[in-house]
Amino acid sequence: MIAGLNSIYLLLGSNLGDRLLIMESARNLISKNVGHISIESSIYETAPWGITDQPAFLNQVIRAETSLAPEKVLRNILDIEHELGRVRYERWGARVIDIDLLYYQDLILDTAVLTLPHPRLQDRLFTLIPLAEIAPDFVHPLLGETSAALLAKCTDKGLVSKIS
Ligand code: PH2
Ligand code: MG
Ligand code: MG
Repeated sequence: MIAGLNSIYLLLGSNLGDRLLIMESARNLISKNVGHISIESSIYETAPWGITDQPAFLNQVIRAETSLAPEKVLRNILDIEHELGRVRYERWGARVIDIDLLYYQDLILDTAVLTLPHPRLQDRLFTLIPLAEIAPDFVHPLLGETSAALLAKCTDKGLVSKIS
């Protein structure tokens, strides 16, 4: 932590509409309302996980430096999803934008609204591949393994290809 700022890792996902433009808008709003973006992974096109009968996603992981508390980060990312037109239809279904908080520093938290680290990040290549690109040595505070190690042992077979 530098001067009251905490590092967070966010996963962006979009599989409806102009996906690239929406992700760019999301990054702009995150910079404005959550914190400065210090690192961005490449953007990947990824096969839908969970409900497979839906369009392919774009996914990206970014790191931002925030002065906000975890619950306020969550509130602001939900507001950004709403502002960009997200409507919640079904769990794991298609969406204009999804912003998930993966890590808040090495904080471990389990409340009614927020679980940290994100409870499924280690199960999904669409998260681990961009995460390991920008933070290969970051150690998962519960599993005690780096992103690179979690990626190496992940059994997910979903297709993930770098597009930019
Ligand atoms: N998000 C989900 C469900 N399935 N699949 C891919 N490829 N990428 C996602 O971001 C994603 C998903 C629920 O949030
Ligand atoms: Mg999600
Ligand atoms: Mg989400």
